[in-house]
Amino acid sequence: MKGSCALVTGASAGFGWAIAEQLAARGANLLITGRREERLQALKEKIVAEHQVLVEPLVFDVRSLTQCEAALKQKASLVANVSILINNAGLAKGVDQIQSGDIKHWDQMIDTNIKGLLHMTRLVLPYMIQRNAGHIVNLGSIAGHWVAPGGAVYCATKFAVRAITDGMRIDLAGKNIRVTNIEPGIAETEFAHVRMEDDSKADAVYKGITPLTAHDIAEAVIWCLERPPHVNVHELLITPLAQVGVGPAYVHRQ
Ligand code: NDP
Ligand code: 8X3
Repeated sequence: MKGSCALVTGASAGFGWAIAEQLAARGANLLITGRREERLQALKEKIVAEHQVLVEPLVFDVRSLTQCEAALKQKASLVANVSILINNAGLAKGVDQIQSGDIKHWDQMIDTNIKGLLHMTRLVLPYMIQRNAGHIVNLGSIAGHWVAPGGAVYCATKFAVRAITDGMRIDLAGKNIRVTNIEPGIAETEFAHVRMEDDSKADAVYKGITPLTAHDIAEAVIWCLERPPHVNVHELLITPLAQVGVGPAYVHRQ
């Protein structure tokens, strides 16, 4: 991993931030992306102070193909050398039942979690194919296996991530590119705050359990990346011990 180039989407918070830090600790140079420039700049400063690696922030919205293209063009020579792509940017919005769901929330989840991942993959993959090497890690979810009340659309996006990940692996057979789906359960990041837009409702998601941390997920990603080249981890579903499915019925709270 030392000296390689990794691109991490959604590095301004949560899993992406932790993954970027752990990649840098292993000597990977980084392209870090997100919409919040000041957060990316803070991450860059932290990493550069701690590790001898190159860090380039790219500020754009993964929902817009035009913005993705323009951002990657700014760092074309680094992008051409990306051997690790972490498709992490994503979110849930709302917990409304389908009959009263907010269509703007649906658009945001579909456009970010599915189309954003597709945009970035489509733009980076040709370089990996040219070099006959690479590893793509997608952030799916336990919500890509089961559906929770008030979560139909978010879960659908993560079912899609699972299908796309499996499809990528099939299409890329023989090209020396590994493809992995990391599927966390409840993890304490900004995720619940973004979803609920209400701090007390977000705090309730983690109440009475020990949730996963961003560090836990970053370690899992690194473990997949560090397997020997002939080993391809298809998917890794990881939950807090207190969680055995998706939705309140499957979370054992103290
Ligand atoms: P956070 O809210 O902490 O971080 C989300 C990241 O995605 C931020 O860096 C945000 O950056 C970025 N992002 C969101 N929308 C966009 C956009 N349109 N364009 C560019 N970047 C965007 O959440 P997590 O770290 O928890 O989530 C990361 C991934 O893991 C998501 O795909 C999520 O669905 C998945 N996941 C999370 C779980 C959890 O419980 N936390 C469980 C299972 C999966 P910015 O706002 O600066 O653009
Ligand atoms: C979110 C996972 O378990 O909070 O992707 O629904 S869970």
